[in-house]
Amino acid sequence: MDQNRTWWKNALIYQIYPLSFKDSNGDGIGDIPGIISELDYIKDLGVDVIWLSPIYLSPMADNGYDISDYYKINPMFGTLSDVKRLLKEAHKRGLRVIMDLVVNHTSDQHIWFKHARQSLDNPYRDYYIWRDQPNDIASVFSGSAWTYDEKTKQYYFHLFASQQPDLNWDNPKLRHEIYQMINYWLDLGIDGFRLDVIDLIGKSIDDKRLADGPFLNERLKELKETCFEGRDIMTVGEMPGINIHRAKEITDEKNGFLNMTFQFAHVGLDEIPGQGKWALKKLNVKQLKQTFAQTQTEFKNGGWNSLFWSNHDQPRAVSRYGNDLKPYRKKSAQMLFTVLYSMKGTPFVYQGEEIGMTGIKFKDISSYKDIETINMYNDAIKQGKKIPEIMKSIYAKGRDNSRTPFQWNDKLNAGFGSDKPWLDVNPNYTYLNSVEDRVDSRGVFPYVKKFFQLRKKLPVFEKGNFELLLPNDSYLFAYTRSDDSDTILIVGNFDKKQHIYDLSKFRDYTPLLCNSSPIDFTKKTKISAYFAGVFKRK
Ligand code: TEU
Ligand code: CA
Repeated sequence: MDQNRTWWKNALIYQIYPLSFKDSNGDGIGDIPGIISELDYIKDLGVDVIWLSPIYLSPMADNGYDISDYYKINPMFGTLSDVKRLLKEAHKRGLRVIMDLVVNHTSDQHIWFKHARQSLDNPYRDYYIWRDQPNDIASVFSGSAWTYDEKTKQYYFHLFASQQPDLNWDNPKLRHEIYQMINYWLDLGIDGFRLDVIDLIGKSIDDKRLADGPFLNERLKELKETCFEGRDIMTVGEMPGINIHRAKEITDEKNGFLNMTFQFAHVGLDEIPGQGKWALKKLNVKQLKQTFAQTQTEFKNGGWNSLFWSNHDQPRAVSRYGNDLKPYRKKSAQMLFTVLYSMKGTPFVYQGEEIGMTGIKFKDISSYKDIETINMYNDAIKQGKKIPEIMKSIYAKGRDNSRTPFQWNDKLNAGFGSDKPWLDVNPNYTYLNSVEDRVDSRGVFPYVKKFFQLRKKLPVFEKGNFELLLPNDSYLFAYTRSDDSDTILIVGNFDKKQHIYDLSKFRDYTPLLCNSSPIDFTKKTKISAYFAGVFKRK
C-alpha cells in the first residue's frame, strides 16, 4: 500500500463469485479455469481489477467465507497452479487480481479450531474466543452467537454461523500467523485484498462492542505496517458497522490504514430501522439521494470511498432499485450505473450487473442454498410466521438473488457449464444473457462500456466536487461534479413514469452520454422513464 500510487482511485473493479461465474469441467461449479477463459470478456468491459470471492479450502458452509486452510486452494475451484496461471493471464492483459481475506473467523474445520476444542490448555485454545457463560449477542445468521462445546464444556463465539468460529485477535500469536499468511499471498503476486468484515477485529466481546470496537485502529495499523506498507497493492475493507466519519479516518491518505472501505448505509434504506434486513420497507428515493450526498460531502477533503449497488450478499440492483419488467429493465439498469458511478469513489461492479441480470424467485425454500436464508427461514417457521410472508422477504433480500449462475447465452444451463449448476439458473436466461445483450444496440453492456470509457477520459469524474440538485424531488437523482476545468451534470429518473422539469438553467450543457433522447434544456422538458444522462458545460 503505497499511498503515492493511487491508480486504484480511477480503476474499475469487477467482483467474481467463483461458484457462479463459469464452469470449465462440467461439475456444476464455477472454477478458476472458467474465469481464465473469460478474461477477455472482462477486459472488454474496461475492467482494471478483478476481486475474487474466497477460493481457499473450505467446507463451504458459507460458500467459502468459512476457510479451513488459508494456504490451500479449494479443489472444486482448481489448483494453486491455476491461480498462478490466472495471475499471469490477467497481468498480461493489464488486469490486476485481488483476493478476499476472511480473518475475523475461520471454518470450524480449520486445524486451529480442531486443536482448540480438544482441551482448555491446548496451545490453540486461545486462537478462538471461549466463555463459561454466553452473553446475549445474536449471530448475524440467526440464533445465539455462542455455541456450547460438549468436550470442554465452554461456549465458543461466532458472529456468523456456528461453523464459523471467531478468531481471537487479542492473541499476538494468532495475529502473527495471520500476517504471515497475508504476506505469503502478497509475495505470490496478488494485487491486494478485499477484507471481509474487517471492522470486527477490534471488538471487545464482554462489553458487546463489536463493529468498530476499541482495538480497531491499533489492529489495522499493525496489519498495515506488517503486510501492506511499501507494496503496490490496493486494499478495501468491508465495514458494515462503521459510520462515514470513521470510514474517512480509516482511509485517510496520511494516517489511515486502508485505501477504501465498503459502506452500507445506502443498502439499509429498504429495511425497517432496527429490525434487520428481512423487515421490508419501500425504498425512499429522496433518502437514498441524501445518503449518497452525505457520503460525498464527508469524503470531500480526504479519505476515499467505494461505489457499489450489489455484491454476493446484496440483491441484484436492477430488481431492487430499478425495474426488472421487460420494458424497463435495460434502461433502469443503465440509469443505475450512471447515477452511482458518476459519483466520487472507486466503482465496483458485481458479475452479471453489466448485462442487467435480475433477482430470482424460486418457488420453494428447498431450491435455496444460502445459509443465512435457510437459517432465517427455519427460525421464522419456528416462530410461527407464514410461509408466503417469509418467502416475500427472501425474494426481496435473499443472498441467492445475486448468486445464480452467470447467464452467458441462451443454450443449456445458460452456457454456464455442461452439468446441472449448484444453484438453479434464472429462467430468464433465454432472452437475458451476455451474447444477446452485447449485440443489442440498447443493451446494458454496450452502454456501460461506453460509460466507463467516458469516466476514465474526464478527470472530473475522479476528483470533481459533488453537488446534489433537487434534493427534495422523489424521482430525479441529479447532481453536478466540478473541478477547475469542467462541470458535468448527471441526471437519472428513478421512476417508471416520465416527469416534467424546468432545467433551463442548464441550457449551456451538451450531452456526453444518454440512454435515450437527450434532455432539451431550452424549455420545460419531459424526462422519460428511467432516463439517464451525463452532460458537460460548454
Ligand atoms: O458479509 C458481512 C456482513 O455483514 C453480512 O452479514 C452481510 O451483511 C449479510 O450477508 C447481508 O445479508 C461478509 C461476506 O460478504 C458474507 O458473504 C459472509 O457471509 C460474511 O461476511 C461472513 O464471512
Ligand atoms: Ca467446475
